Amino acid sequence: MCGLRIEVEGGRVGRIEADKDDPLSRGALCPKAVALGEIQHDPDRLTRPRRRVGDGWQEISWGEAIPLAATRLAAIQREHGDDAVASYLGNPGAHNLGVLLGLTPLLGALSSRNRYSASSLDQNPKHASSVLLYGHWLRIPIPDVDRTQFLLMLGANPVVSGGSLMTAPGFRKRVEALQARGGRLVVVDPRRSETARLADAHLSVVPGSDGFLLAALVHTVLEEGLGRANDASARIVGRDALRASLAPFAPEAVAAQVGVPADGIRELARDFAAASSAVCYGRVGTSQHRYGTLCSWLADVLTLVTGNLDREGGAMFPAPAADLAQLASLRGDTDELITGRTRVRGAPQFNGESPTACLAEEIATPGDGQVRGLLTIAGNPVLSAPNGQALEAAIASLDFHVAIDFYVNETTRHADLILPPTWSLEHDNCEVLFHGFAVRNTIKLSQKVVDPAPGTRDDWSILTELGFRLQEAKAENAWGRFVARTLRRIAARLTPRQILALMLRIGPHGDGFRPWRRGVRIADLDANPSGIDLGPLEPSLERIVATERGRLDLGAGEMMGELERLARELGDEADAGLVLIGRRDMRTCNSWLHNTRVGSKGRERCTLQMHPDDAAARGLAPGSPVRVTSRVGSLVAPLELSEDLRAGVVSLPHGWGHRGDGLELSVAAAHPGVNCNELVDDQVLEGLVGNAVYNGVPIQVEAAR
Ligand SMILES: Nc1nc2c(c(=O)[nH]1)N[C@H]1C(S)=C(S)[C@@H](COP(=O)(O)OP(=O)(O)OC[C@H]3O[C@@H](n4cnc5c(=O)[nH]c(N)nc54)[C@H](O)[C@@H]3O)O[C@H]1N2
Ligand SMILES: Nc1nc2c(c(=O)[nH]1)N[C@H]1C(S)=C(S)[C@@H](COP(=O)(O)OP(=O)(O)OC[C@H]3O[C@@H](n4cnc5c(=O)[nH]c(N)nc54)[C@H](O)[C@@H]3O)O[C@H]1N2
Ligand SMILES: [Mo]
Repeated sequence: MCGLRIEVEGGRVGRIEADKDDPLSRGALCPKAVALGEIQHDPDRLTRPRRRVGDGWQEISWGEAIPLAATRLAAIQREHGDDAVASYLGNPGAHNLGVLLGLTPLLGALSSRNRYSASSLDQNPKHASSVLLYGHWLRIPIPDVDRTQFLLMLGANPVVSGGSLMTAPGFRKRVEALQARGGRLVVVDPRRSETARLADAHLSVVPGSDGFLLAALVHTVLEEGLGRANDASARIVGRDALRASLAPFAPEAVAAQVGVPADGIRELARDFAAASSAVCYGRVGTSQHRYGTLCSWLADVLTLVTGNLDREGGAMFPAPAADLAQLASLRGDTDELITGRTRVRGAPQFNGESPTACLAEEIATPGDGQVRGLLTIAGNPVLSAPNGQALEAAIASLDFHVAIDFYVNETTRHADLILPPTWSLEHDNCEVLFHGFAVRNTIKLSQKVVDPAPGTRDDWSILTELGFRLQEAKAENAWGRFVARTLRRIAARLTPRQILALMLRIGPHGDGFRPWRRGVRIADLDANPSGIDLGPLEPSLERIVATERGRLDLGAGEMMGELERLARELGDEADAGLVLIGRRDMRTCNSWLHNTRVGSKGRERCTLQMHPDDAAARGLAPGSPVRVTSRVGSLVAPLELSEDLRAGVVSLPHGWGHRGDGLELSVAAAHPGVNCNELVDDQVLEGLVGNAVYNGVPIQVEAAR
């Protein structure tokens, strides 16, 4: 999302600089930008399809590869049913317009209940909370960071991450501006993160205790009658039910478990409510959590009951020029929060997807509906999902695995067929999803900067051709085959850009095909390569809320149930052992920038960080290797001491562990690190939608022999 200026000479990517004219990023830049050029010229990056032959690979043409993928997947589905082929969509897919648009025909043709994605490793609790509060999974309120006077942030480190479901490039400058206008930033995090360091206050909490903290904050606001009303308040129903459910959560009752004095919690609630504007933002630290949906929901509720929802300086709904939520199904009916149950464990399916933490057992457990074929798109679940070693073993046992990816990584090395798309610099892109989560309304079309090599294909063309070929292979009769073929030919002539042009016209800033209106058109995007500023976020609850009669229900049964469950944990004695949390790095992104020099050079990044007191108590010396063991796995990592961590908490980053045979990541393999997800328990899931729980994993640490 950061605007870049990229110099290209003779097809070679040269200097990459920040684009100061970008209306959202305003000249922000991080080291990841430089990696873009390295990936363009990375000799390990695949450009031609290849199939597995014995222990090796054979390059094949696109004309062979896509029909082969379609026939093999269709054959598995014909013999074992549609659910026998699973799909997994990884995070970079969400940033790629061609993937987002091409996915619909592909997943439609697969028609499998076994759909998985990085969403159940990341943000499904946020979507679930939005279904419950606003009636639509994509309507997520975003902190109005540039105008707020009080930002309370839990489980997020945007100085490093650039935000998440709050796209906020250049976050450091935004915090400086907040403080310069007399506002405050309060960060809740078990680690004094890069963002916590800038904060006016940092609450170093026990991992996994955010539900208690948020419940106590809302409890205090309701009991003390704090906050004020705004337009959104008139929509509130169920306030008494919430108040009753929160009765057990007085600050004094939760303080020990949160690890923060009751006075501090009470004072925080009062300060938040008294601020002239305030917003509470919770992100991955509170989503990848046993009470993820409850935390996401309570964070929004705190903003709402203090009179700060849909208001300048509070939480507001972006109006993206190309609005995916318009296209996605409207989910007014909260009864449909859970769309089904998984076969093996009976875990909840949310939004038509199963939890990725359940994929390994769905492959490994025989019986009706067992997964035998897999399609992975832009993802590396072996490194990103809990109990990665179990998932890797399961993936290696599949009958057929197609990967749409340009690297041979820990997951795709097990594929039978790899279909490599062009790289981001070789095709136009528009971040339609993340403009919809941004702190300011802007739109930008990133034009391709390098011509793709002859004979290469982009994600859109691979996904749509595979989708319609699959549909053809599965068709029952000649008419069905004819329809699929016709659609494939139409798709082959369409481009994501043309669809984007339509989305712009029907979007909130478009002309709606009324010629007398002036709206944002694709030609405007071409004429403004740095992007177009559409202004600050504006009140829009009226337009977006999709619940019955536009009500905001504070008494939602699912949430009252979660509060009851949480109340039963009040007063539980804390385990005296260590717990593990994660850590993101400025230079890398999840599992996949490690094959660049930018992402791998310098000091060792994949270290186990521990508080010096915890190390001393165990007689562990910094720099020495330590063995870390959990219920599901054990690994050895170098120890690094850090006073930033709360005592009792250790931290290991994810996305590392580039080891074993068959990888084609020559730079990454020289600095492999370890896969922290070999420690993360796949049996522990978020309570409502089954999100993965990476934070607060119980572990033991000892000197490695
Ligand atoms: N322990 C722990 N684990 C975590 C997390 C954590 O905080 N702690 N975070 C979780 C989160 S939030 C996420 S989102 C997941 C991410 O998990 P995944 O999405 O599974 O993993 P990534 O590393 O993001 O996926 C990168 C892959 O996408 C490919 N790729 C990149 N660009 C493109 C493209 O344009 N097209 C195609 N077809 N492929 C492309 C790369 O080559 C690489 O193979 O990890 C999760 N795992
Ligand atoms: N450089 C870089 N940028 C990235 C990524 C990357 O890998 N590298 N990944 C991208 C992706 S996929 C995502 S989803 C976003 C995520 O972006 P953010 O949501 O900002 O997430 P993180 O940076 O992981 O910060 C999470 C914080 O939660 C804290 N935490 C852990 N457990 C708990 C807990 O129980 N309670 C509380 N309150 N805090 C806790 C951690 O210490 C950490 O500081 O970043 C994106 N941006
Ligand atoms: Mo993510």
